[in-house]
Amino acid sequence: MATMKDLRGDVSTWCPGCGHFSVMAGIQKAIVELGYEPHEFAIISGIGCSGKVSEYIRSNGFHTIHGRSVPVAQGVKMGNPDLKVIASGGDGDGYGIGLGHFVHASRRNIDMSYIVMDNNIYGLTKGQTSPRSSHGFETKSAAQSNKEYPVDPITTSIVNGATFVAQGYAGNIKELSNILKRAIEHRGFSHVNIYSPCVTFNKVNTYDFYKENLTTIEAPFETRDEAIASIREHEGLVTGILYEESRDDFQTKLGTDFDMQSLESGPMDEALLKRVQKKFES
Ligand SMILES: Cc1ncc(C[n+]2csc(CCOP(=O)(O)OP(=O)(O)O)c2C)c(N)n1
Ligand code: SF4
Repeated sequence: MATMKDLRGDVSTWCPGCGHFSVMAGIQKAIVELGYEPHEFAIISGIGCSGKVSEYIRSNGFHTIHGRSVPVAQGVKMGNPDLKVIASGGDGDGYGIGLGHFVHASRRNIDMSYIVMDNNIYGLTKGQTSPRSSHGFETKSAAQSNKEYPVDPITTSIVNGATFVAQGYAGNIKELSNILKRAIEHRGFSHVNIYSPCVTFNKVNTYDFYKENLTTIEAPFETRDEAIASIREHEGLVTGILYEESRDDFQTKLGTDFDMQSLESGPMDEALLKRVQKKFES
């Protein structure tokens, strides 16, 4: 059985104290505790400090382009349904340029996990305003303060049909790895947004800020509406599993778990196409 050491990849260039270290440790701990070997899962990442996670965890992986971790991960899952597939990246990566893919994966309910390291800023490019920066936030790219309002990631995935939605905090690895274990084992699209402080460029959303302001949700809400109401009531500052539902995932709906396997012997022929079409219509 794999150990934390077996999952260690390249040496990191992250700043000391960066929240991304804890997110990575949370993912590794979840994988070890679930008993997976490095070859049994794949990590697909985008571009950003967060995007380096696919190099820092030893497994199948792909360091793709900005905002494209989710579509590439969906392709990996369709090509090899036996793999546990995790897409991971930053808030700029996933909720800026990648936002459309995130919404479509949520409504598609494809069987994969999407883990976002949310530091409310662009870290790699040295501290510009991100789609998650709060209204009034001051950065070098918005010196007179941010005039826009932030994207709300967890209500977005809930409202668009994701079947597992949670939020974690890099300062609480125990809670985080428990959430991640549940997310990885969930059949369908699981989305975990994680508050992961950028200690170098974000002097507002700090560990102290989260320690003072986060509320723990002990059990998932019964309905999407209840989950959204609670998230709004706490202005998004919640951790825990917010919503979970069992619904056929994309592959099951399409009936392709078996059929995709047969692609190994070549591209879809007409007979296979017809079989897939028939299952989809039934
Ligand atoms: C298409 C494209 N646009 C912009 C960039 C520049 N860029 C690289 S990383 C990044 C933002 C990273 O921020 P985030 O995803 O929040 O990750 P972090 O570095 O904060 O972990 C940007 C804008 C790029 N590489 N490609
Ligand atoms: S710049 Fe920020 S996000 Fe990037 S490694 Fe440093 S602390 Fe982490």
